[in-house]
Amino acid sequence: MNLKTYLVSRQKLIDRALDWYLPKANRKPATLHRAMRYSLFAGGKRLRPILCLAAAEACRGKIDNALPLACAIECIHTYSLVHDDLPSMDNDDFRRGRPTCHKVFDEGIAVLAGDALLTIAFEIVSRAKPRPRYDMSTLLREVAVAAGSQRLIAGQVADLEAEGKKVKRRELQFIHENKTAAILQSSVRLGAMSANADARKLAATTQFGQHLGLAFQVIDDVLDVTQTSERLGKSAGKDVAAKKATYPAVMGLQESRVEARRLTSKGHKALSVFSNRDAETLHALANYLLEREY
Ligand code: GRG
Repeated sequence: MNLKTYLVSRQKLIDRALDWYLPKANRKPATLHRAMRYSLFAGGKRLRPILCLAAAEACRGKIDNALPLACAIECIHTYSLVHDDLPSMDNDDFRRGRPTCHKVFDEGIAVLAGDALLTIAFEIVSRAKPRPRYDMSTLLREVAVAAGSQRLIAGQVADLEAEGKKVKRRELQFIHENKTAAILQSSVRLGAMSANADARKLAATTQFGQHLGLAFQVIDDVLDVTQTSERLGKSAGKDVAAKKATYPAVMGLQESRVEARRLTSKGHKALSVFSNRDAETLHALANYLLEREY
């Protein structure tokens, strides 16, 4: 398969669906809808929704059934970026290659745009077609738990509280498993659910998402110290400046790269319940994430 062509075609599909789900920019309150769209269509890589669709394909499901869930996850991811960039959190001026939401609109609107992106995610989930093994309440709970106080937000709290402190590897893993891996893991789980996956395939997808999610953050930490802001589309070197708990800080750059490879290979192994053909795209995406440069 040609992964580049695949990624571009999936990005287009997701962008079209997101455009359809979101209120138009001139819809009242227009400032809010413009801010939501500004951040959502700022050029994100769409990795989470692409993973969701690829997991659905691995479980032989239909893309159309997975699409609302994929879009809901992207809205949650974007909300978390908008809020993370706020002055009271990471205080960042640059995201997805352009000024952050609160820099273009104001802080109040950025908070509300994040709130609205989080909320609309649930509305979009409610448009998904429940499957025999996964009813609507299961789908809604999956998203709520992943974005909630014991996963995404727990990771963010631990991240904020770890700033400037010396953290042990266990705490670092807690931060990354929740701040980053929870949403990535849910992306593939929701894809599997949309395909009515059996318990064995859902468990395999869950394991894959866990390893891939952690690997993704280890690479993100490495890129923060090795890449330029231009290449990343966000401020590079911020983790060191803010004395963040990162893999390179705890185990060094070289060992972090080894760890990312180890986690990725665990991700590949988790997919052994699928035929190579069914899981071809998930395998390719895992390798792509490991090798990515931004
Ligand atoms: C505000 C509750 C709350 C949580 C914020 C997203 C986040 C948690 C923090 C942002 C900083 C960070 C290192 C997050 C980890 C996840 C991550 C690497 C996000 C960037 O993901 P990409 O590279 O971004 O997929 P694009 O812009 O391509 O979608």
